[in-house]
Amino acid sequence: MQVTINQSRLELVEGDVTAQDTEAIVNAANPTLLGGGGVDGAIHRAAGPQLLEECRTLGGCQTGDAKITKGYRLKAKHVVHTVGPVYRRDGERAVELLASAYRRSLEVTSENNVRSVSFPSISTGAYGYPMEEAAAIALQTAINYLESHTDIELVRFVLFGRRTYQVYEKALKEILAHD
Ligand code: AR6
Repeated sequence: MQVTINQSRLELVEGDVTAQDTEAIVNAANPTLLGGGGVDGAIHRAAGPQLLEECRTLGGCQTGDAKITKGYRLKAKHVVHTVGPVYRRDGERAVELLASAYRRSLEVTSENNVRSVSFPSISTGAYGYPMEEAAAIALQTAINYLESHTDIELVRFVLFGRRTYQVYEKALKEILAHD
């Protein structure tokens, strides 16, 4: 599914974020930025050991913030590392922290003159954020950003598996219906 926001494209695809040919991909990292499981592990494996070397120089990343590195062996030239909330730990702050992770990732993307970026579904694996709620926040934050910034031409959500794709598709249709 795809929609146009201003002059930009917002896309939902089912697939693997590490394989995307957008200029940047986003990593669902942890505050150390030193790797982990899930998408983080897959990105480090695909990018090769130089990614970890560069991550070691960054001094970590706070929840809700984002930092950029090169993409090394990935097709993407850049990786934007963000840290989403841990659902049970962060309680009522989780909504704002998840929105912030997406917003800061888009800001860092813009600041580096990157025109296309792929996101995984942040916080919905190890960090336990319920998928339906996370999808609505992710999509609304991306739409708000594209409505007020014109420099990013493509934001792609790369959803791992059919169920995740369907949850995001339903959430996007609901947001569009209420506009
Ligand atoms: N491409 C796209 N999505 C994927 C991929 C992939 N290759 N692999 C998994 N997913 P998670 P989090 C989906 O746990 O919840 C790490 O250890 C997966 O199905 O990767 O933000 C970090 O170091 C799920 O829907 O990220 C942190 O410690 C979504 O990506 C912690 O996990 C996110 O799952 C971060 O947890």
